[in-house]
Amino acid sequence: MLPWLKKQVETNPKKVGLYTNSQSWTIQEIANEVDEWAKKVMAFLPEKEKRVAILSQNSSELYFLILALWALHKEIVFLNTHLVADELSFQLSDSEVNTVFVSDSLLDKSLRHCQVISFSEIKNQTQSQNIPTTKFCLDNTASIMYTSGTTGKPKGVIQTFRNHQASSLSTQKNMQITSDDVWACAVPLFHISGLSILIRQLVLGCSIYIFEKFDARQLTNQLQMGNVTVASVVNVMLKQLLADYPKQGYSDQFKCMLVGGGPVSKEMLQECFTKSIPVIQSFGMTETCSQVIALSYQDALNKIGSSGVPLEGIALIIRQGEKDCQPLEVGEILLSGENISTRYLNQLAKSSWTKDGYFKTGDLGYLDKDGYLYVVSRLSELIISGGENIYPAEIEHCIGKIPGVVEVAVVGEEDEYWGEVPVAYLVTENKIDSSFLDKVCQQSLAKYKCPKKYYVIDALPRTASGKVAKKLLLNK
Ligand code: S0N
Ligand code: AMP
Ligand code: MG
Repeated sequence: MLPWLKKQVETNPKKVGLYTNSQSWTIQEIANEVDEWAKKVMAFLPEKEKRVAILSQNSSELYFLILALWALHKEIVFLNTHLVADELSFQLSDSEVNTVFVSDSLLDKSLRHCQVISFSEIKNQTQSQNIPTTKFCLDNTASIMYTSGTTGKPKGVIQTFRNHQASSLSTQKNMQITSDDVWACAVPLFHISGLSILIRQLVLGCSIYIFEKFDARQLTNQLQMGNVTVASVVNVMLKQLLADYPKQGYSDQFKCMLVGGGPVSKEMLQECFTKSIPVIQSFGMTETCSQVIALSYQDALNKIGSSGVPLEGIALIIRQGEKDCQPLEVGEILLSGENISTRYLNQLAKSSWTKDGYFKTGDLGYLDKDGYLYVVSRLSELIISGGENIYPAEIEHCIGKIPGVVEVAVVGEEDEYWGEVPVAYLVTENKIDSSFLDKVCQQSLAKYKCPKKYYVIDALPRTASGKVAKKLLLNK
């Protein structure tokens, strides 16, 4: 059994650890379920198969499967449920995975060249084998999550048990999490925003409330009834929660809302204040195994716009080339600490880490005189739509292959709902319908990556050195 779960069983077996809308499980019941799932899963997996993948929306079954696979010492590749067949194939082949566990409702996703095992098949398995007792090691890989790369091909971020544990412990310090807390997980477990909640439940002994998908009404109800005390949300979810905010407010049990995954507008933070919603704005990445910089509620008004200060155990510097920046000077945000992943899968070059051991976030920012971080912009062309990351290169490759397209550039346009959305500027030899372009994109890209608009122009603006001047496109 995973040592984190074992410790919870020893200290608090009768405490409810997991809630869904229809059921709850005590820690002892969780341990029993995990044990049963592990014994059944073994029937499908040779012991030497070290790495497997999961494709599933949030559910208690997904929760048990994750813990069962970890009990069996398997590394888990978490697949984003929005991805289409080509995108999934790339990640499965890059991570050399042979077996994918798929929730029943996603079985129509065509997964090629791998063994697909549905959640029902696991549950219906009658064979049950003894779990091998191998020593658990904190430096083993727990999870691999793909994050878009600047070149267009996503990279697998390797997250170890140590990274996850360090992340939980630093969260406990900045949010004073106790075993009485119930953390709402309406963000996907296939993102670190969601998986980090599962890990906090195990490491810190709080409870997790898993929502199958985000629904503002449902979450608001639970916040009103006091059934959840903490919630993780991205910008667009917070917007919906604010629109649904009940006159009588949330329950007194409610402690705070952790907002991450991208910038939050000052107006929205101000509205949270007016409505007395304690928000913690944070900066975090897949590579940092969730939040590493956070702004406490107490500081939120006088430091509005800042992402806050480093959590315990995290070192933050701002660097420009070889030189560390002075306060108020903008440079790249560099981070180090046990929370942070040290390598990408199959990437030998460590170009994202400095020689002195810092992770290069690819984000630009500055520190004020009190050491508070302000994120200014990104070095790369990353677009964030509703908490999902999109790299223009991936879309440009797809559109560039269409006959008649001479050149294409994708940029992020501000969007009132999603924050940003991708839009494409094209130069074409002949007239191409935007519905056709959309159809081609949807065949090989997740829906959230497909451009929301296609602009046909005479020529792409270029800099003196011949590079496409994307900034000029945004002002068009
Ligand atoms: C916002 C969400 C919930 C929207 O999904 P929803 O409403 O469920 O949509 P669907 O019903 O699936 O689809 C409806 C239509 O909308 C399109 N669509 C869905 N999502 C997007 C999107 N993001 N952008 C654009 N379009 C989208 C669908 O394609 C569909 O289209 P039609 O109708 O045309 O078919 C959902 O997007 C969501 O869950 N977003 C959040 C994802 C997330 O968690 N991101 C964070 C990633 N970053 C990290 O994990 C690091 C930071 C971190 O750890 C953190 C982040 C947040 C909070 C806390 C932390 C922490 O530090 O702990
Ligand atoms: P992900 O790859 O999904 O983990 O997203 C990480 C990226 O989200 C970072 O590199 C930033 O560009 C962005 N991000 C996260 N938190 C913030 C924040 N508080 N302010 C601005 N950008 C953020
Ligand atoms: Mg990323």
